[in-house]
Order: sequence, then C-alpha cells, then structure tokens
Amino acid sequence: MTEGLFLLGSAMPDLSLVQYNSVDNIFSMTVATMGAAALFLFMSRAHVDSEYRPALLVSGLVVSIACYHYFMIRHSWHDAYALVDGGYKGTGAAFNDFYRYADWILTVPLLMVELVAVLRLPAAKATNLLTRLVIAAALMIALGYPGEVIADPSRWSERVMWGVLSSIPFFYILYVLWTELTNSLETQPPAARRLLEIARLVIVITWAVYPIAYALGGTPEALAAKAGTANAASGVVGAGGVVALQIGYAIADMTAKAGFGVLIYLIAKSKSTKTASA
Ligand SMILES: *C/C=C(C)/C=C/C=C(C)/C=C/C1=C(C)CCCC1(C)C
Repeated sequence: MTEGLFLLGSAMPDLSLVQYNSVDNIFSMTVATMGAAALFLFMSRAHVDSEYRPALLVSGLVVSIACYHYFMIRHSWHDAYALVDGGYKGTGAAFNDFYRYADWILTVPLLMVELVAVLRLPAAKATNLLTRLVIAAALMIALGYPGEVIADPSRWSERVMWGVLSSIPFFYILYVLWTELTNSLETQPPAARRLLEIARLVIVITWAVYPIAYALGGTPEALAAKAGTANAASGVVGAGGVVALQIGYAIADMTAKAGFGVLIYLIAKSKSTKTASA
C-alpha cells in the first residue's frame, strides 16, 4: 500500500483528447448542477411548512459540500494531466480520490438525515433508524476507500476484497431503507406516497451505479493482465476504466444528491398544508 492511502496510485494512463475532455466536462457540469441545486434548495425553504425546512436545509448542505468537492476534484484532474503531442499524459501528480471519499463520508450520512427528516417519523424511531443508517454508511465508505486507491491491476484481488466488504453495509442500507420507506408509506399523506415510492426507486437505482463504476474502473485490464494479454507490470489501470469510473461516479452523484434533493423538496411541498403555494 506504499502508493499512499491518501492518493490514487502513482501513474495515470494516457488519455485521448476526447477521454480527457469527457471527464473534465462532466466534472464541470457536476459543479454547476450541485451549485444550482444548493441555491434552489436553500431558497425553496420558504415555500414549505416550517417542520420540513430542516430537511431542505440539510439537502442544500449536501449539494453545497458536493459542489466544493467537485471543484477540487476537477482541479486535481487538471494537475494530473498535461497536453503533450495531441494527447493527455500523466504529469506524475496523483489524481486525488480522497476528495470524493471525503465528500461521501459527509454527504451520505446527511442524505439519510434529509430523508428521515422529511418523513417526520416519531422521534425515537427516527433516532434509531438514523443511528443504524449513519454507522452503516460510514462503514461502507471507509471499507471502499482502501480498494479505490489501488490502481495496480496485479493487486486486483485486494481491490475486489475491499469492494465485497464495503458491499455488506451497502446491502444492509438498501434493505433498511427499502423496508422502512415501505412501512412508512401508510403513515404518509396520499400525495406524498407516490413521491416516496419514486424516492425509494431513485435510491436503489442510483446507489447501484457506485459499485458498478468501482468494478468497471480497472477490472477489464486486471482480467486481461491475468490472461496474459496485457502487461500487468505496467501497474496502470486502463484509460477506459478511469473514464468509466469518473463519469459513472459523477452522474450517480448528480442524481443521488441534486435529483434526490429536488424529490425531497417535492415531498416536503406535498406534505405542507399551511404554507401557500408559490
Ligand atoms: C452522494 C454520494 C453517494 C450517494 C455515494 C454512495 C456510494 C456508494 C453506494 C458506494 C458504494 C461502494 C460499494 C458498495 C462497493 C465498492 C466501494 C463503494 C464505496 C464504491
């Protein structure tokens, strides 16, 4: 683990112009999406009843934190590459995956908080549910990180092991969220039910993208190295893997944070009876 627990491996694969710019553009779009969602969610607080305002405040914080981190991620991407002879080559500066994991360790528990806050469950139930979800979320991310920073295809079994360990709390969270959301449906006003069913689906579908992106980032090269069709000693994950992973995470983050935040707003709005529509 000498290439450092805090930074992705030493070498970045060469990228074509299209590959480099696709990732750069999606990072830029993610900064804009998160920033706009933050403004929207903070300003929308005035349009829901006071008991739902904390849910929107937390939703706004989630996208604010993500906006900052994507700005930093894009910065790190620029540092990691230089344009040489019509293609992008690694500068030797590591692309810093820590920003993303720092983001998740803050935002994933807060996403649980915004959901539980909009449900407005009885206090004891909400505390119990949140404690379980927050601990599981922290474990999921902490166990994923050591695998994420492995960039050497010859050490792929370690990456797979961390991925499997991280998947245990992952499935636990999905199971708890699915069953608790389903149980809470009958206590919710009819107008909010349909939206909560959508929220349930959005969580399962967008969250599934993360382990898939994690698996795509390098597994083809690792398998090829095993089969002897690629040079495992190069110690670099392929360009396709890096691009798929970064784009996959960015799209999932936009949906799971900004898209989900708008859903939380719609649920809060549908449950608000006192505040006039605006
Ligand atoms: C806003 C960020 C969110 C909702 C992040 C969610 C992240 C995950 C569901 C990550 C899951 C992972 C696994 C299940 C196994 C491989 C490692 C991870 C951390 C990518």
